[in-house]
Amino acid sequence: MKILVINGPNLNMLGIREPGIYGTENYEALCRKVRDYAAAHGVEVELYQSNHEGDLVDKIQAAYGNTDGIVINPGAYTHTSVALLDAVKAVGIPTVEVHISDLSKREAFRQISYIRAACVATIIGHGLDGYTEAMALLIDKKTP
Ligand code: CA2
Repeated sequence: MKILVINGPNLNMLGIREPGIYGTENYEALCRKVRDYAAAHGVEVELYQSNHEGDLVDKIQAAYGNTDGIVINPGAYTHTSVALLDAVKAVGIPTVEVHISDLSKREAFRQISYIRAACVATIIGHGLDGYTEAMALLIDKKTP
């Protein structure tokens, strides 16, 4: 099984500021956590981060036919991007939306998620654990 973990804009800056919202661990720590979880569960994982919407669309499209599940934190594009919604719909790969912070307790504009309509599940406010919880959901879905 292959899982693609995608992070959108500014998630490469984790741990630098706003620890009260996003915690103190940095992007490298997130990558380590995801890789360790994948190794422990015998799944292949690829991590990808970009600050550019079109690059994120390209990455989702490139997963077509070679990836069993996607975990995506689209960052601020969550609240703006119909293109990411369409890309996930187009490839038809089971996708879980993850957010580190508890969006339900934040600004009104963060309550909107376009991509959610194409996702099999959404995990919000569990910090970095949300990524491995999303991987677990995809692994369970795959294993009968
Ligand atoms: O809670 C999440 O995971 C978010 O997707 C994170 C995004 C935010 O725009 C979404 O509304 C919720 C922000 C990514 C990281 O932004 C940073 C801001 C300051 C310092 C470091 C990272």
